[in-house]
Amino acid sequence: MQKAYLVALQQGHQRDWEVDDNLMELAELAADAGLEVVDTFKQKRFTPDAGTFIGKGKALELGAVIEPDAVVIFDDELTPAQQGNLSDLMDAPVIDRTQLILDIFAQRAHTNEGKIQVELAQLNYLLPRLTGKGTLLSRLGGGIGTRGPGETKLETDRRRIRKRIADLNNELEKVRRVRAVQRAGRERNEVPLVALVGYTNSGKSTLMTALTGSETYAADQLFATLDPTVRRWDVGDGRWVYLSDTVGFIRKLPHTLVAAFRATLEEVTYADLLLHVIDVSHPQAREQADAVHEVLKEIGAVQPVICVYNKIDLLPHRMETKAPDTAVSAKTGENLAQLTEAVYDFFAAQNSVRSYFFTFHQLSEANQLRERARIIAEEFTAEGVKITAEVEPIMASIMSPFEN
Ligand SMILES: Nc1nc2c(ncn2[C@@H]2O[C@H](COP(=O)(O)OP(=O)(O)O)[C@@H](O)[C@H]2O)c(=O)[nH]1
Ligand SMILES: [Mg+2]
Repeated sequence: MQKAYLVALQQGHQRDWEVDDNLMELAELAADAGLEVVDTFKQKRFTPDAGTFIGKGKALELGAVIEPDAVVIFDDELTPAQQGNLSDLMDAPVIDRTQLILDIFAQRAHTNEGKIQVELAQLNYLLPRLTGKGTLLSRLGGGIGTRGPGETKLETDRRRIRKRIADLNNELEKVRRVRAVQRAGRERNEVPLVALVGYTNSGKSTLMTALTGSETYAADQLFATLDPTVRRWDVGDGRWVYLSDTVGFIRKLPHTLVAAFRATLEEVTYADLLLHVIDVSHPQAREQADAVHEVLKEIGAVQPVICVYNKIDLLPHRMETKAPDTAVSAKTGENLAQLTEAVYDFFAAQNSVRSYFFTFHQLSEANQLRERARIIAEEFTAEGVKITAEVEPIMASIMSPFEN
């Protein structure tokens, strides 16, 4: 695992807890990116140093203590010059919060629009950083600083990036138009899709592992090529759904990444049900939950939501909830069965009992129904077979021509 050091500057107007909270979030993001945080540093300064962000002396001091091959992550956005200078002083690759988050988004973006928005944000971040000097990390996983290219090559690179940005913007327009059409006529998912939403560190990934019993995901590698973010979840009685882990909300989200974040999150609009995971042990749990609701509304996520109050093992008291909302501990497993049942009930409640008639020429359709629905009654007549069955919404729509 690549090692990482975190660095924060406490400026004149910032409180201790504010800086600590942000650093804690940065550590969570680093872990999400598959990095191992070795240590954390803070410096108090009234304003950032124009050339090196933290003081030059402090940078040299840190450079002397960090392990080789480690990456240094700053909690604030650095100017290209600061990034280059720091990397030289510390003799290590230096990235900032924005770059770390971009890498996480790049991994989590699945829809066309999400991918385009993330690449746009990456290119816009990269463009002013294309200088002959200093460190340029195209990919965190690479983890190495390289000497920059020559000036002529840089001009070509810049032109190429600007062209790519223009192309992506055009593509974005097209994708949006297609999506608007798709959404209008959205069909139901064959297998129901349930999406976990919530803040980074609320416990989404832990919950996913606990619910789906998957062992591969525990050792998740953000840069793995396989998609570790969708798993099959058996909710009982032979019924199963897909559970997907979505990109987490971030308190200190750099404003340049807002569009990319929303586009990446937008895939929740394809889900049939949302599980909103809330860390009840967090002092700002309520504000966080409100912020999630707000953004979901803004991106047009109109699906039903079940609130999952997580980390109840950390509460000194019991927590009462109104069904289908559930209070759980992803860590101890408490009440996970109750949550699973709530999801089972949610989908079961959408089933309906219907009667169908199939002629003897339509027996393969009758068999399809027998395979994918709970049969209540069958009656043969001279013309064919009459079947009464409890069907899921998707089957109800497939079988509607045979209803009688
Ligand atoms: N005490 C406690 N810790 C939890 C619980 N669920 C998750 N965590 C911890 O919270 C941290 C963040 O969890 P994670 O699943 O990565 O959150 P995500 O960012 O939403 O995916 C990890 O250190 C987990 O071990 C829980 O129910 N109780
Ligand atoms: Mg996670």
